Amino acid sequence: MRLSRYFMPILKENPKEAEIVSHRLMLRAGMIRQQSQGIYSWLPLGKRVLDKVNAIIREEQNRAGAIELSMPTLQSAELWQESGRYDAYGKEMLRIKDRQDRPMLYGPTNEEMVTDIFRSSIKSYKDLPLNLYHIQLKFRDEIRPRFGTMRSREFMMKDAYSFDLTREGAEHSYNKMFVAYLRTFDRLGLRAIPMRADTGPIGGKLSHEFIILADTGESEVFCHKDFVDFDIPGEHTDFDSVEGLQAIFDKWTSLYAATSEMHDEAAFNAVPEGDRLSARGIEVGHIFYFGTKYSEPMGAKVQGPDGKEHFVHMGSYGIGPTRLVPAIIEASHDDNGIIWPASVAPFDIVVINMKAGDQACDDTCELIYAALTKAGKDVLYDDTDDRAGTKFATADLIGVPVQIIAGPRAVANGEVEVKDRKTGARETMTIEAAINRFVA
Ligand code: P5A
Repeated sequence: MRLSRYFMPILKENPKEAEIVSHRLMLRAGMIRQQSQGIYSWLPLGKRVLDKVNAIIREEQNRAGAIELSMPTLQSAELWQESGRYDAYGKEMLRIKDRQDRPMLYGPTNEEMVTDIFRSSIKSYKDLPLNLYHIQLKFRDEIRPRFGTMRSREFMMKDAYSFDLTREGAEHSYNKMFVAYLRTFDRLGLRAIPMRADTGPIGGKLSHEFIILADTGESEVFCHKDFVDFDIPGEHTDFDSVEGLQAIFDKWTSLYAATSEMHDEAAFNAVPEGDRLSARGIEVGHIFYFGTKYSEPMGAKVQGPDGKEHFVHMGSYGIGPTRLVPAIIEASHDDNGIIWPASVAPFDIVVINMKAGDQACDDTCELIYAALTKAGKDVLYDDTDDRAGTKFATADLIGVPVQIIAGPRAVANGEVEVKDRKTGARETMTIEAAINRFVA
């Protein structure tokens, strides 16, 4: 991508409305734009990051056996009347009427709709277990939308829903998502700790929030400090092994970890003082097991091996991609801007032409840009005629992991500079060596 032809509206000044660093940096880097309170557009740079986050989420959902579909954002109120949540959900639900005066709503979550899909086609235990997910916009009319896309009214959610014949089966489905979440957040460069959590309007008794420790987090959390160094299950984890997944779940729930709603002061005080971590955190995921809470009132049942009808046991599993992006920034930035983990960086490499219009600089940059693009890298080429200082500031701000800098003096020697955004380390090398370093 040539910057001269891209749309990346950088702000020079710090936006006044932004209270936390991620919101400030997302606005300054031209990643998002507020359209109305708690409702955002994702501009091209932000969209690239969001897409990469979603690609990782999707890979790990698929690995764990979940199947992707797509459900609408607008739902009929009737479904929610069936489950009894239409009235219970309260003012967070945006209620709408269509032209026939039929009550509709902008979905805050999809338990009812997916239960309806399930009951319309699955009749036998032989078709279980089943886990269906989508990555879709949601709307919750939050009282206090704030911190940009961290807590917005319209936001994106990956929501998965599992169906099993028995409670034991449902627990295995829960463990699959538990492990998939550990892997997902790790691949996003984050350490998320599963904590016992309140189930709120989704319901059920068993639930874990996945929390990233951050001073700017909205939740108050308490946990054992060893969680910070626990090993993440590898990519060859066998998701069909009931015992294997149970062992991972048991390990990750063996030490104290709870959000403030579930906090048990006495149990926490039993943790040796030096091991206690009481901190603030960002909830990036939340998983639930709620048994037959929706299947019973909505009549979602299957015939079991005993020939009888059984209401299915369900769970639901949410991740907030539009919250994850600012959460990653909270965890990874410095005074100059964002430092993206390579897995979600909007571009892999930025090529900085320090003197656009200078034949040798232009030729060198074009050569590098073409070679790296051909090798499958996402390359941003800063071919604008901005001052070199402005270009460096922009490159640091948008946090691309590698900068290749071509200035007239180095280029005259057939060389460029390669800068690592995270460490700030710079290395001068030949143009060929710079290309070869990134062409696997
Ligand atoms: C689980 C999937 C649910 O809604 N139903 C379907 C269950 N869970 S949840 O905890 O309420 O939300 C899941 C995740 O969505 C993100 N999230 C938000 N992100 C940005 N702004 C918001 N206002 C917002 N509300 C929820 C969080 O990451 C949460 O863990």
